[in-house]
Amino acid sequence: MKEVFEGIAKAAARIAEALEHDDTGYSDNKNSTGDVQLKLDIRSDYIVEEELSRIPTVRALASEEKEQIEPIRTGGQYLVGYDPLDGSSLADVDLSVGSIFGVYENSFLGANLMAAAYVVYGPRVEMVTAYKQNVELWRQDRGEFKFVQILRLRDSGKLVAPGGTQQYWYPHHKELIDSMFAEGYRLRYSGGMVPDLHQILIKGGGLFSYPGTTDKAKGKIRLVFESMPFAKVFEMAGGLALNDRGERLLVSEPKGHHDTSPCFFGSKTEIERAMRAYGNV
Ligand code: FBP
Repeated sequence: MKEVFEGIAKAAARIAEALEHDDTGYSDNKNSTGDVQLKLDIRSDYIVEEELSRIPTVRALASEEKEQIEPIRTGGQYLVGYDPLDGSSLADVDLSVGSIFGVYENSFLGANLMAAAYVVYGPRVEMVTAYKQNVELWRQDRGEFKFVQILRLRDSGKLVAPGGTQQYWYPHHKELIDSMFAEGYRLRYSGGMVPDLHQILIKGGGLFSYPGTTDKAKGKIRLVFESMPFAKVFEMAGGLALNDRGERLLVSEPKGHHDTSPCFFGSKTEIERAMRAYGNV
C-alpha cells in the first residue's frame, strides 16, 4: 500500500502545479455524468492515471471523469477509484479543491475498501491517509510530504456543512439543519466536499450532509470515488458515515461504479441527531 500512497503523493504535487499555472477554463468535453469538463479535470485525471499506472500492484483504475473502468495489468492486487479534482468548479475563484482516492481489492464494494486518501489543495497542500488503524495528516513541504499528526474526531463538534439545494430539501432535513443553527452550530460550507470535510475532521467534529432531495433522490456524491473513501477516513477517526437509512456507507454495494447515495459524515453526536431526524433511531 505504501507504493500507492507514494503514487498519490506524486500525482498531488503535479496537480498542485497545474492548479497554480494552468487554464481554469472549460474544455469541449463532458464526463460520464454529463458535466462539462474543465481543462483541469482532464489534466488532473491524466496525471493520476499516469502516476498510478506505474505501480505494479495496481490492476485497474476507475475515474469519476471516465465512463468505463480502465484495466491496467492482470497481476495487480488493487483497484483504485478516484475523483481527480473534486469541486473543480471552485478553482477559477481560487477556493480550495481536492482529490479523493479509494483503494479496493477484488471489486468496488465498501467491504473491499482497504485504504483511502484525499488531498486538499489550499494555502498548503495536505494529504490525509486512512489505512490499518490510523488516519494520518501529511503536509507538502518544499516538494516532500511530511507526516504531521494522527487525526481523531471528538464525540461532538460545532460545525455544519449542509450540502444540496435547499429548496429541494425534504422537510425533515430542513428541520434538522435549522434546529442545529438555532442551537449555535456554525455554518461551514464551501461547495467543495474535500475542504468541507477536512475542516470538520481537523476541527474535531460536526456534520457534513449531502442528502437525497426532491430533485435528486439519491443525492449527488458518488459512492466509489467520494463517499466510501471519506467514510473510511471518518470511521477510522472515530466518527460515523451513514446513508439516509442509517446504514454504514462502508457496507454499500453499488450496482454501478458511478452510483450516488445520500451521505452523512461527522462526529457521533451530530450523526445520531441526523439519524433521529430521519427516523432511523
Ligand atoms: P464534482 O465532483 O462534480 O466537483 O461535485 C462534487 C461536489 O463539488 C462536492 O465537492 C460538493 O460537496 C458538492 O459537489 C457541492 O454540490 P452543490 O453545489 O450541489 O452543493
